[in-house]
Amino acid sequence: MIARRNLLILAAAVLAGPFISAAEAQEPFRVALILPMTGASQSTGRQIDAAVKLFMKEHGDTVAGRKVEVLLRDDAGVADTTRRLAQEAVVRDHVQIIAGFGLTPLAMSSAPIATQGKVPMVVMAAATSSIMAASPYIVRVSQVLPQPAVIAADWAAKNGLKSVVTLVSDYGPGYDAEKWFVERFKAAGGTVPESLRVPLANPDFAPFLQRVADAKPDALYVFVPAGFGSAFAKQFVERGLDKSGIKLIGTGDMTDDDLLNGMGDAMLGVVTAGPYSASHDSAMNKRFVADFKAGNGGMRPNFMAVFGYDGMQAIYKAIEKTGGKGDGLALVDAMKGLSFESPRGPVMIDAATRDVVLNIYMRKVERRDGELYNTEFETFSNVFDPAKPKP
Ligand code: VNL
Repeated sequence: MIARRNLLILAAAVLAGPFISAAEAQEPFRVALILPMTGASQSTGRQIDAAVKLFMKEHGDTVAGRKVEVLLRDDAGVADTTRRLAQEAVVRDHVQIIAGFGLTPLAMSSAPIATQGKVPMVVMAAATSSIMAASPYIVRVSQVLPQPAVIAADWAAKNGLKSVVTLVSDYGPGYDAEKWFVERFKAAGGTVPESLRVPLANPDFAPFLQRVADAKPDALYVFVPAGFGSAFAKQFVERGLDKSGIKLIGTGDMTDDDLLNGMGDAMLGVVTAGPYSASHDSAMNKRFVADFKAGNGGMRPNFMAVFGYDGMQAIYKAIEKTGGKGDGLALVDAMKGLSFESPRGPVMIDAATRDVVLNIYMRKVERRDGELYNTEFETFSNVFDPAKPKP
């Protein structure tokens, strides 16, 4: 039935010639959006999915005459599932692009599928530097942890912090966040009495926070992924660390805009380095935040939403540049060197590395209009991944 209908459409397209657009005769351009919609990282899935939907509502679902169809798949944050879903998307659904990838292990498991299937893989969340080496088909629009880590280290050194304990989730982006902070901070004369790594799954921060209390550093520097900040903040307060005089700093992943209000006033004054704040002052961001909230029951967009939105910007521009043809390598090439405005500020995809170049902001948690925000107070423009050779 369906095949017959397609044949009829095709016949009609041939007969009508230029009067029926190519979009009607062609298969849609399919993008598999593979995200953790359930499980511990479901906020990342929810945020990215909502932003992709907002982008398509604003920009329509036809690009270069071809209809774009997004197939949302839930991997529940399990790497084997991500790989299976990526494989099905490429082999069975014949998608032209795989996108999403909420955590580093999920991106790593799927990279070989992109390479074998010659399908671009647009990473919208995962942020370990080394991911890019896993496939020449990867294009990243999210962030890379060494970027905020070195900027946080410079800020700490310049602002009189002499000793800092680091506490990171025990996996790829945590190691990047730790290594690049520690090296940079030590080079500036700081000391790091302890570097603590907390399991990613069901983290119990209590014993680690006890060691922080005992070490009495000037500050505690933290990386936990999006969606985990609340669990950390709760135990930080329960252990009395908010009243210990130990300053809390970190990467922006900790004071995630989706969770920040629920983390409470203990977060006031927390300083982080990150790529996006919902209070970023630009016309584009004001509209983005208002439309995102309006379409999602008041949910505030966090950095993941912006990464998802930017992923769609890159995908639409690449489809446009390649005339809707959908050849894998041509799409990757079309994304190399792209630059565009984002709700976070200007973004570029470096042509040499296929990785994102972005602004990193120093921010401080403040209360404004009855809500907690990461208020930006200093901007570092065009930040490349310091973990890669300079292009
Ligand atoms: C990762 C890095 C994930 C930063 C995050 O949130 C994050 C990752 C889910 O690479 O796994 O904020």
